[in-house]
Amino acid sequence: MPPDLHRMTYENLLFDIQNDILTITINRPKALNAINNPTMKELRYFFGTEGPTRSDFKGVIITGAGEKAFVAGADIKQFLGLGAGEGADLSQIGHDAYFFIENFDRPVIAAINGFALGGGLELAMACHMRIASEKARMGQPEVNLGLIPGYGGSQRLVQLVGKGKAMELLLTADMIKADEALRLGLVNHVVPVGEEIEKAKEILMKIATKGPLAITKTIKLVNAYFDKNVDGFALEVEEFGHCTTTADFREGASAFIEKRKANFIGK
Ligand code: DAK
Repeated sequence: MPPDLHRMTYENLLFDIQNDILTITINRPKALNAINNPTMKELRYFFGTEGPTRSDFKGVIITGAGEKAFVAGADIKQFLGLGAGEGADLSQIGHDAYFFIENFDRPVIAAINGFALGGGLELAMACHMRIASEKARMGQPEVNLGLIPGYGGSQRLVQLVGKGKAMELLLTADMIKADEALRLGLVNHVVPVGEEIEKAKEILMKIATKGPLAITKTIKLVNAYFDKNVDGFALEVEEFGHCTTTADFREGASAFIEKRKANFIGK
């Protein structure tokens, strides 16, 4: 284990592993789990440094503590009085953290248990999928504060719901309900209150039965579609070629022919 793994003491994130699924809870319920700078640094450290080295989980759920909020935004109180350079620096930390989530090698699902606003919706959008409870409320209210999204929201919202609707949500700061978010494709499923983690686990446990290398490559390829510097088609050819040389592919194909369950080893 690299020595620096023990440097981060997590003050604002709770971790729980069950059935190979890691649940990370943003734990600032008194502030509706608003993300302050220490919380953002913890997310960045986990997804950028610690998480990639750990093999004790096959998928991740991110949720919020308490019954009211997933994450009600960046912590507004801490941002008053920032100088121009400081604002950009803090924005970059958030961009890095969310980039690491979006490009994590295993699936990450947001279980949206309440308000997901501003930096909170941006966090959910950086995840690979989103499950919302019926009482979830989502929006990008930055313009109410004379701000714009600081953690990738202006880009990922367009990717998920298209230009016209993204423009409307960003410009009006409207908060939408879960059923509207489902209709727009902003969330994958809406479930009764309290069932969002179970639904996320059900999806992750299904994915955990598949070939892990193929899962990692699929995440990379879907993300490549949105990367202007990458030819996603060429990358698919390359990654497909690699897949056919793996033990996992030999195992998956053999298991099909022999009519048995595949036992993948991730190699
Ligand atoms: N930050 C800090 N505290 C927050 C908060 C937030 N985003 N959201 C809620 N809280 C706190 C409230 O201040 C209150 O604390 P106390 O007054 O009890 O000390 C507590 O959480 C409970 O909230 P409410 O009393 O307001 O609860 P309600 O049920 O009445 O209302 C609400 C729930 C979610 C509708 C309301 O709390 C609300 O409108 N919250 C703010 C939503 C929002 O505007 N979020 C921020 C969007 S902008 C950056 C700088 C800024 C940003 C990003 C980057 N850089 C410099 C890099 C900003 C991004 C955003 O997220």
